[in-house]
Parts: sequence; C-alpha cells; structure tokens
Amino acid sequence: MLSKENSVVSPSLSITTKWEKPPGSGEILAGFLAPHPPHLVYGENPSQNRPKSQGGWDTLRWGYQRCREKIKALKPDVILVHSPHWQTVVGHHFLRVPKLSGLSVDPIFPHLFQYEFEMSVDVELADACAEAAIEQGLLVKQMTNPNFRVDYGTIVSLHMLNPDWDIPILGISAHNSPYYFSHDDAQDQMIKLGQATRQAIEKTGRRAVLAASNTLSHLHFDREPALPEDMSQEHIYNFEQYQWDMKIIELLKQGRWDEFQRMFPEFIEKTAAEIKAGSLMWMLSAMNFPAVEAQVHAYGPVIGTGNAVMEWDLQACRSSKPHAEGRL
Ligand code: 2X7
Ligand code: FE2
Repeated sequence: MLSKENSVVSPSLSITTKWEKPPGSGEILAGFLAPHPPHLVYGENPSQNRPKSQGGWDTLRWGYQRCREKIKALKPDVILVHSPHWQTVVGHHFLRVPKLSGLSVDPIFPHLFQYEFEMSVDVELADACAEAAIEQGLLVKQMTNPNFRVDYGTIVSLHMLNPDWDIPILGISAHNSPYYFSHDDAQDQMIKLGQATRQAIEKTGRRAVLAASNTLSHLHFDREPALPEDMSQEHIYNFEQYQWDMKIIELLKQGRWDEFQRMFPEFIEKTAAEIKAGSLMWMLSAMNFPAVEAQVHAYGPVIGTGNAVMEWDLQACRSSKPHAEGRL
C-alpha cells in the first residue's frame, strides 16, 4: 500500500514508493481496441443508461460480447483505459479517487447517453503510473476531485468490456497540447506513456487488461435518422474511408508496426482518425508492439465512423511462444 506522504500529486515531488505486492510479477494479459460511440451503450439498454432504444449496431455489440467473455476468463486485477474525451491541456492525468460515481452525459448525443456510473479506481497503480511517467520526462497530474464527472469515452469502453463493473479500473486522459506542436512529438509522448504504464504494471504486480478507446476513420454524418437505431440508415461515410480502415486493420492485425507507424500520419489526415488522440499508440507501446496476430472481433459504422473491436491476447502468446513478444 502506498503511504499517504509518498503519494504522487505533482511532478515536482520526488517519490519513494513501497508496494504491497512483490515487484516484477505484474503483466499485461491482453489489450483491446475498444471504440466508444455512445450508441453502443444505448443499443444495449443497460439499467444505468436513461435513454432507451430498440437495439442497433449489433455487429459491434456482438464483438464486445466476445471480449467480455475473454476478460471474465482472464480475471484481471485492473482494466486501464485511455480516452480521447477526457481532454487535458496541462499534462497526462490519471484518475486518483478510489470510488467515483455520478451522471455522465454525452454533450453531442445527450438523447442517447445519460449514464449513472459507479466505479472503483486502482489508485496505487495510478501512483505507480504517475511516478514512471515522470521518470520518462512527461508532465503528469493526478485527478483527485471526488466529484469528477467521468467522460463518456472512458465509460462506454469500460461498460462494453465489463458491464458488471466488478473489476477496478484506471482512467488516463488525452493530453492534447502536444498535438498543437507536432504529430511526432505527440505520438512520442504516447510511446513514453505506454512504456511507463508497462513498468508500473510490472512493478505493482498487477495482472492488467488495457483498452484503447478509439474509433478509426472519424468522418461522420451531421444528421441523424429520426430513429437513431434505424440500421437501414447506417453505413460507413464513404468507400475511401472504408478502404483506409481495412488497410489499417490489416497492419494492426498482422503486427506490421513499421508500416503502421509510417502510415499513421496519412491515415489521420485522410480520415480524421480518432487514434490521433494517442490511445492506440499508448496501448501498443505498453504491449511493446507485440509480434502477435490480433483478433478482429467486429467492424462497423456508427453515424458513418469506422469502428473496429480488436484483441491482442498476450497471455496466450506467452504460453505458446515465450519469446514472441516485443518487436520494437
Ligand atoms: O465519440 C464518438 C465517436 N468517437 C464516434 C462516433 C460517434 C459518436 O461519438
Ligand atoms: Fe469519440
């Protein structure tokens, strides 16, 4: 357990931490590309969401169903999620309140998402991540406001992966300032944040699952059908966006990381891809750009955007090929 005087609240503190679990025993079990259109929760009709639907976006929801079963079987200690809709201008922030609850509303789609959330946060891991990120030279802050309203990106990905909410979580913000400066600088920061996350997971002995809360192509329609879940109206924005998504999914699936990194800026430019926010790069870096074939559980449009639900099963890979992990 972290003692109070050792907790990380500011990058300027120098910290010596003591952890409950033996160091070095933690590992990342799996990573998921877990897009967060609020439509998916709306389509599920969970008790926490006030608006009610007649379903919709089934292919994506079926894909998430398979991920849930996998996560249940893995029994992780924690699920970490990086969300583009928790935007922080000064530094990378970590949720650091043990219990959070409240109402989260999507500002663009309030008629689809008004969700009463309740979650347990792994604050020890938040401290370890902050400490490791500071060592990487990143600007970091801990989010300690007990009344903090968690963003819909964090909630949708987590709900779709674990609707029982019986696993502690750790939310990480999207520090968007680097994007104003340069694309390369921004993604370099996400690579460092990923490395720091991995170090913290190992150090604290956590068995962790990661979630990158990102849509791929992000051009979307500016009008909704009268019934948002009318699937006869739903399709990808245009053929070019679809082709881009397929190209990127293939590279991700096969772990062709050099090509992926080369294409990344053009993909963002041509499709306004939400991976610009860095969630996917953070997760790939935390997983050390694994030489593992990823599983595509689903691909589908939401109001024209391209969404893939994908899984990197590192644990299965470790048991079959102990040296296969880590290409970069
Ligand atoms: O935040 C989103 C998104 N990324 C994609 C589609 C629709 C709504 O919200
Ligand atoms: Fe989004």
